[in-house]
Amino acid sequence: MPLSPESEPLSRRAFVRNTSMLAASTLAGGIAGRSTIADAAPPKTVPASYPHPLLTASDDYYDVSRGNPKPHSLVGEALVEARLTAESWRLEIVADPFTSELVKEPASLTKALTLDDGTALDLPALIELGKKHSVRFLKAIQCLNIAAPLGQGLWEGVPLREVLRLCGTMKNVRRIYYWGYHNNDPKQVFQSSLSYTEAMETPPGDLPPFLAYRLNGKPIPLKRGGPVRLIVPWAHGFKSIKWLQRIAVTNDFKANDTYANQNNDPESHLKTAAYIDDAPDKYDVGKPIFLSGLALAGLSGLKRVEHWLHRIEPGAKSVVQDDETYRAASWTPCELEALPTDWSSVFPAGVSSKDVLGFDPKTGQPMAWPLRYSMISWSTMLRDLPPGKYEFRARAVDLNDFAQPEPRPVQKTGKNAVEVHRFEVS
Ligand SMILES: Nc1nc2c(c(=O)[nH]1)N[C@H]1C(S)=C(S)[C@@H](COP(=O)(O)O)O[C@H]1N2
Ligand SMILES: [Mo]
Repeated sequence: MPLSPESEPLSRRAFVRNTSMLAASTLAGGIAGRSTIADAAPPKTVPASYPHPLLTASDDYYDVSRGNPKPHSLVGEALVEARLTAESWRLEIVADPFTSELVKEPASLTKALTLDDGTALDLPALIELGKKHSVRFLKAIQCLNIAAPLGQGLWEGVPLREVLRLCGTMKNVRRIYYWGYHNNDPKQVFQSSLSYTEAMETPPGDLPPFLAYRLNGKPIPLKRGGPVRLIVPWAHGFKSIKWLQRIAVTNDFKANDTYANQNNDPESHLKTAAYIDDAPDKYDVGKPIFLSGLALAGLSGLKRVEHWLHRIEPGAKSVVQDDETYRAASWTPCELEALPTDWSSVFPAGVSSKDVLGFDPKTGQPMAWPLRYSMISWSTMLRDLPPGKYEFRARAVDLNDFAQPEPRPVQKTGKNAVEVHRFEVS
């Protein structure tokens, strides 16, 4: 059963492709020359606007959805029957009867919310709960198995714990399992899970998992998992289940994630990483070369992005990561996208940055930059390169001074590599 669209060959950096060429061509002219290949200090010329807006338009995400038909292709009566319209959406919350030799007692809750007895949660009730308990925040969606971020949005909703509190007293609950709509076909199930602690408790300054019903100030489009999508701030995409319809509290202590069954680490966190935008592979000698990309601030934060420009001498053997040449490389800091001066022009009308998690509620300024689990652009300008062939590598350095992909090079905890762009100057 082909449940892994991301295992198919993918156009490289699908999400970032479209706009980078434009930025490169607008910026390449009109910049005064300097005389070194790669200065130790970051170049001072910052583009007027980066190729990636902080908020990705909801149709511009790279889509990763299972299902045949894909739930977001349903229309009319089929959509109502699937309970995927604002009016028909319902969420069931039940206790999983599971027991085993190790798990003697099943989970219980005093007030299940079910379709059968008409108590399932509807969208107006969820939005009402949001009037008291809403959270908003800026999150990059990144697939554990795809080598480019999919998009970034301002998500808004209600913490999972507030929704679970509607269910009375819980006993013997160790994990929360949850499912999206899957054409009522067990083979198409896409599911994920959190520990009870992750659902109920949030370290200071950290972000709770939540049931999102708005994206960039509007109802979540069907394509992005609306009407309601579970968003897990720290996790790769597979925890952020689209078309959320069912939650079961369980005493099973094992993760049931669909992704775990495909040899992925179900507890991985977003990684600090840098990505290079597509760029031309040929440049005219004498013209400055603008290169840019995205930097994601993962669990360990982002200190800087740095690049290494390597000139390929004729006949030299090619560089392999961690070989002698690589280890002797000298890395130069890139320019990071500056903190916006006016958040009201970034966020949708009606959303104040003071109400966004990670921002200071008094000043409306982010408490760190970039915000953890979000991404920003980086760039650099190379000047006066003599004719020849070059390799340009970029990597992220986290707040522990670990350079990508240290200390977790295991790919099944999140695809991660130091990307390279090859080009020729003539
Ligand atoms: N119901 C459901 N939710 C899902 C998926 C899915 O196939 N079905 N794919 C997941 C995976 S693996 C990823 S990477 C993200 C992708 O989110 P996007 O399509 O909004 O970019 O959605 C996640 N949520
Ligand atoms: Mo994914």
